[in-house]
Amino acid sequence: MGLSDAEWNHVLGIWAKVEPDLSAHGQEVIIRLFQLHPETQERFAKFKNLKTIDELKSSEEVKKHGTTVLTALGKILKLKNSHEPELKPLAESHATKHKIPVKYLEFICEIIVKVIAEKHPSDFGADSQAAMRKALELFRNDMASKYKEFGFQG
Ligand code: 6CQ
Repeated sequence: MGLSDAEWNHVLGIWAKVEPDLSAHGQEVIIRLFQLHPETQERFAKFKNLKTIDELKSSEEVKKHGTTVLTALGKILKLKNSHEPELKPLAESHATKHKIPVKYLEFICEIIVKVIAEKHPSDFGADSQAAMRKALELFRNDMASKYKEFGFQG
């Protein structure tokens, strides 16, 4: 089930506020993901050795990955209900190479909403938050069904 035009306007409106500083948003998302769900950090060979918050905060590699994850998500959001061509290779790598459970996608999506809400309190009201949650749910559901096509139960 897709989103309405009004819902996509909310999603892309707030994304336009996130975009000028993807690396700071992404860094915060990654650090929070690792703090709240330490098992996720184990999936990143590059980050396993970063033990403290200070090490995570000062890592250029974490910032770079923050930009990577949010750039990819932004591309998918901008395609609205027709994200399949962009989503498919991402689902393939996360299913077959990185083997990332759908549960972890839920964790990161929830954190993305929280980080945006904290950084943009006056631009991310209830309707925008609801629209963003719906867009991320669509993303996750479609990732989950592609995972199955790639033989990963997630
Ligand atoms: C991802 C996730 C985060 C940061 C960066 C990427 C938080 O160093 C490497 O080679 C990393 C290989 C890799 C791993 C271990 C990777 C590549 N991801 C993970 C793990 Fe993904 N990722 C997620 C997204 C959901 C919103 C998006 C858009 C995305 C993009 N990824 C994880 C992970 C583990 C807990 C989660 C929840 C997750 C989610 N990820 C990688 C990308 C992109 C664009 C890439 C590089 C290309 C590719 O497909 O391998």
